[in-house]
Amino acid sequence: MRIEVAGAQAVPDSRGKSTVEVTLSAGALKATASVPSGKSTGAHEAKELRDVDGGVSAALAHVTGEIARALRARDFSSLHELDAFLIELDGTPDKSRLGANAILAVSIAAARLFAQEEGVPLWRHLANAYGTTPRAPHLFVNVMNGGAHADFRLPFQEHILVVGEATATESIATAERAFGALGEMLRAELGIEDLPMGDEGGYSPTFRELARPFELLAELVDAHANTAIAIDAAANELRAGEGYHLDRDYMPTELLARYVELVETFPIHSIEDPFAETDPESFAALTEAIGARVLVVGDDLTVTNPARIQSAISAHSINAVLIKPNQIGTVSEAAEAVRKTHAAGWATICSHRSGETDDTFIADFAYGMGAHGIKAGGFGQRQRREKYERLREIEQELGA
Ligand code: 2PG
Ligand code: MG
Repeated sequence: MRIEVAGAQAVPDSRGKSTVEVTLSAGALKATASVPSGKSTGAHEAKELRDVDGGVSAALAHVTGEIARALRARDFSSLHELDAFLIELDGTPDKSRLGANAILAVSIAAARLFAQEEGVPLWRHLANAYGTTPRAPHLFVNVMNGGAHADFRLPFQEHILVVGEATATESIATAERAFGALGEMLRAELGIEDLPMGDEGGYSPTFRELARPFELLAELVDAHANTAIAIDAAANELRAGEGYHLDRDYMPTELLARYVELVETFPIHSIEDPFAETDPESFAALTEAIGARVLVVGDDLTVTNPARIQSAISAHSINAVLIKPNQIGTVSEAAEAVRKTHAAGWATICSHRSGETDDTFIADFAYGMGAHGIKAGGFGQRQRREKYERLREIEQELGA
């Protein structure tokens, strides 16, 4: 396939920050993609190229300049081949020269072109291309936002309702009901009509007690079958000296004991980034303590990087991996991260970023990769609902 860059522009993400949108064409085929952007980021993520004022004009110039010229010079027979070419063209280990935002937008748009060429939906093309078995992911719905996504009104960044019905469509229906019910519970408890919301479309209340959100979630779990609790502590953001600051200061061993207590008290399915990326020993100690019952998920620790995932596998520091394509910068490398994780017998959860666009790629990716879960935020924001809507569409395509 001969791929042309048909256009590149800046579009606002859900926080109003500029991000990259690219349109590619190949003969009569045309496809557009835009990329998300994180706030609680890992030090080892691939690098977005940002102008000094936070804009993306340099990244866009790379797409319409150097990348467009390089693509024009040859044919590509697969996304894998194209991604390898982009990695080599960039030439840095973290995609900082051309920008991971520029490269990933091209990679995702190209994935859509290859799917169109094959005449199948995107999720099906991804499964065919990378040899995975599609399946409905559990929904990890961030119902109460805290941490860096909500001015630390709650110390933990994400209080998540996990929903695992037989189909994604049924899971969405259950999750929507539970989200509405939680809104009513919070309005009654806080005595306010307009609940504050966080970056990811979840409610963002303030509680004095660290355990209070868990009590509310446990009520939701009682009232809704096939649900459980998850959190993303995003503990990079909680690091304070040798320890962590939540409702009070904790040394790593104290925080570990607190997690164990929470797991013993509440129906907790998974804990993401319980410790900072600089504290892998604490991850391993927690996995040793609760890993038989609970998923201990690496995000900032592993940053969708196959080499860092391999280190985590060798060190037994976690037992599940969050997958974010923009942490590594191409679709093929994200698929390789999934393959490596699944080969270790571990679960993957494919994830949006806190700054999202209307692009629903992550829904196709999660479904196509056969991921255990998808993390796509709360129902209070359009960019999050669109991911769930795409999952519904996928199941219609599946039936068709
Ligand atoms: C996370 C993400 C997405 P951000 O920490 O898992 O929920 O947040 O995109 O800000 O890194
Ligand atoms: Mg995270």
